[in-house]
Amino acid sequence: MSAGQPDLFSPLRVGSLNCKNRVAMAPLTRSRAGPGNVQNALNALYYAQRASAGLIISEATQISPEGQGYISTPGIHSNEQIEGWRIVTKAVRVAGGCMVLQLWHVGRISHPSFQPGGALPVAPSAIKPNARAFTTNGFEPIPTPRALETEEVRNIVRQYAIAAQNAMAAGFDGVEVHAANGYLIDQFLRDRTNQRSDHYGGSIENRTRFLLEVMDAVTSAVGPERVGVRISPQNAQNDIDDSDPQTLFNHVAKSLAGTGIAYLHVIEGDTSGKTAPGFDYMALKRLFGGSVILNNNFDRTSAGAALVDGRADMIAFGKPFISNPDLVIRLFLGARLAMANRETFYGGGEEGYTDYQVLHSAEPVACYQDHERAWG
Ligand code: 8OZ
Repeated sequence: MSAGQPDLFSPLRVGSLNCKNRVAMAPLTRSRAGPGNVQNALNALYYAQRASAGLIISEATQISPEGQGYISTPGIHSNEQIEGWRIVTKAVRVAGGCMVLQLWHVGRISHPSFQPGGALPVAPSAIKPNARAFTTNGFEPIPTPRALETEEVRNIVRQYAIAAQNAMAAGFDGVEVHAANGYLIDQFLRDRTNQRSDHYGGSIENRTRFLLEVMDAVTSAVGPERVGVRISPQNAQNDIDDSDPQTLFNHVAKSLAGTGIAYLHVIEGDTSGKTAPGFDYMALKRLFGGSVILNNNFDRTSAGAALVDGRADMIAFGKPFISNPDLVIRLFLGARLAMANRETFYGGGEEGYTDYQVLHSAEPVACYQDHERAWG
């Protein structure tokens, strides 16, 4: 590698975020919030253990009671939730980390048992997802959602802005708008889930309107330099689909150019492991023109190559961060990575959450020399 090219371990400033390296911790749902969906000292320890990441993106966090679709996911709409997150951000800051909160509304991927008054989940259109919700009674079918009235859509836009302000009050360095993985914003973007006849449906411009209104409201509330957004053009998770994702997301990237936001975070391909047909991700980076974080199944070699190729400015790692709290130094040393236990991904306590070990053998020393040869 020639001098001057970025590698995973060089610093990066994205908007107002000072990242000490280009290894981001991807948002990871762990379902370990306490009563009232409030984070606590255990969550603080988990995130602080991972503070060597250049950027920590929090687990998806509901902006309102209606935005919840899973057990024990944290919120950012009550005072108690702000106070709970404050413990987390203080711990991460003490440990030297930089952290944004991911703002989430699940839309139709919910169940009446999570909704205030047992109401139906809301969505752009009344189209039932082919998906199940994990409730306190186990997996249950998701019912047909209720289509939002136009005035209600405006109110949800306001809820995003308030949630972003709450995140700043909780001590975060910024926020990431979750527009990926088949949740509410993605449901508005795609023509299979959005069949509205008002100005939020129909053309690509109309289907993108909700996302852009959310971005406008959030950037006005906290400053564009503190805001990122996550998209997943080819991910079929949560029964989402579109007739022309390339044209749709090219339009999204172009519309976000010039907004001054900190970064665009893109999940490449499909997270289920299925191979997705060709998609020009470089086109998104070109059209957006700002910093891009890429995610999905990268390792040290492919991550370094994506930076050198100019496809990405930063790489987000998900599962490796669950089982390797010291992932950054392991990548640097070329050390072995511990495998994550799927049984403890969601729910529970310390097990599979804060009890993964940091590296403590001399084994990586040889790898460090390899690293020097390969990367130095
Ligand atoms: C896994 C389980 C529950 C939610 C996402 C927020 O996919 C999620 C999620 C992932 O973005």
